[in-house]
Amino acid sequence: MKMASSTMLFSLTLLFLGIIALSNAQSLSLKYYSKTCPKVESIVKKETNKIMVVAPTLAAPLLRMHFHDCFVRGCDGSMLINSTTNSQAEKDGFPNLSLRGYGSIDRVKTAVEKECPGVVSCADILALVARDATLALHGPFWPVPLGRRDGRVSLANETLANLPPPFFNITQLKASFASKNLTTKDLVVLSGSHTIGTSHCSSFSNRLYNFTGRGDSDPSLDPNYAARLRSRCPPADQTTLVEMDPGSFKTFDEDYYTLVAKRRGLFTSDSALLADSETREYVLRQARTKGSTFLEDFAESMVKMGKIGVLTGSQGEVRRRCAFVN
Ligand code: HEM
Ligand SMILES: *[C@@H]1O[C@H](CO)[C@@H](O)[C@H](O)[C@H]1NC(C)=O
Ligand SMILES: *[C@@H]1O[C@H](CO)[C@@H](O)[C@H](O)[C@H]1NC(C)=O
Ligand SMILES: *[C@@H]1O[C@H](CO)[C@@H](O)[C@H](O)[C@H]1NC(C)=O
Ligand SMILES: *[C@@H]1O[C@H](CO)[C@@H](O)[C@H](O)[C@H]1NC(C)=O
Ligand SMILES: *[C@@H]1O[C@H](CO)[C@@H](O)[C@H](O)[C@H]1NC(C)=O
Ligand SMILES: CC(=O)N[C@H]1CO[C@H](CO)[C@@H](O)[C@@H]1O
Repeated sequence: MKMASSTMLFSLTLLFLGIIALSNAQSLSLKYYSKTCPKVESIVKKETNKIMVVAPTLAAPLLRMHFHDCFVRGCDGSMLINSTTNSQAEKDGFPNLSLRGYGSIDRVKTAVEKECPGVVSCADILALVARDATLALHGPFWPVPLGRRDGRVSLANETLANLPPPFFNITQLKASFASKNLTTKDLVVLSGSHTIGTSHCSSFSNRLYNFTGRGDSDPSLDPNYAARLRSRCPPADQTTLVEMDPGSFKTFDEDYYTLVAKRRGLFTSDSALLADSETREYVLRQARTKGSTFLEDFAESMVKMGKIGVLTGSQGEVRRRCAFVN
């Protein structure tokens, strides 16, 4: 009996130590700045809301910026770093096309630095701004665990290899998300961000003109929609912007799935969600008028995305200016 209970105690101790080790490895916390910068969340929210009042179209690129940050070297603020004469940074990698809003991050960072200098990382600020910008468009709230540290490395040539391009098919998309430890469900849920914002014609015009080299358009795109898009996007147009969820591109809602279900998803990657049984089932379920779980699901997947490859503890640094390593 005595043997058995001491073995049990031993196993419990091991289990307990195991849990501590695991939670140390993943040490983001909702209370991370509760002593060092207790007002950080309210400052970020106030500054973000001020920006949203004058420039509501910045919400979409700011949300997208957090995604681009997390998929390249983890959520470490590396996508905010400027290129130098010797090194091309992520910002100047090809997928940055249309990314804007860097000035907003700087503005929020300046307000936070005034209250608690040198304490809050740019990676955390970006994660909070992405959340508050989404909220400003009536999207869901999600808790943002904090304590990310900023990376010191940013390489333009790492963007293409890590960010899925709009022409990816479902197999490639699933592999891209799996490589970041995100599931197929996360893929279909996070693609729902395309309910807001705009896209350059060049991101999808391959689907409109000469898709297979026979002067055709992509058969997975509704032909009427393709015709409408051709009237907006002349061949080789590099500058025109198209709303991704026409009529509702300023509201964060589940309309995206209705579009995709009608074969009106803008990118190959949007249409591809109909080509897999799990993602298809999700799209069709959200596209019904009642019982959408999209907003709750989105909040959950964003928390997961925000933890990809984070630097914690004494790794990296807390950058003073987001565009420059200290
Ligand atoms: C699933 C793979 C994804 C692909 C292939 C993809 C691709 C793209 C492309 C090509 C654009 C348009 C860029 C342009 O031409 O201006 C875009 C816009 C956008 N993406 Fe994605 N994206 C993906 C996932 C995500 C995720 C996970 C998020 C956020 C969590 C996101 C948020 C956005 C937003 C908000 C915009 C609009 C930006 C604006 O209005 O400037 N995307 N995406
Ligand atoms: C850093 O890069 C951004 C955008 O690429 C640019 O607007 C800004 O002027 C740069 N900052 C400095 C100080 O060079
Ligand atoms: C990316 O660029 C860096 C610095 O310019 C270089 O050291 C590295 O080998 C490049 N990586 C790839 C995959 O090309
Ligand atoms: C997706 O693209 C890859 C690479 O081009 C190709 O090997 C694969 O067969 C495609 N899968 C589907 C489902 O189309
Ligand atoms: C994914 O999980 C594996 C195993 O836990 C880990 O080694 C890897 O670093 C994770 N990848 C990312 C991008 O977080
Ligand atoms: C369409 O693609 C085919 C094959 O690549 C090419 O020969 C033809 O010139 C293209 N047509 C147009 C109008 O670009
Ligand atoms: C906004 C921004 O930084 N755009 C840059 C994207 O990358 C290209 C080079 O690929 C630069 O020329 C742009 O200035």
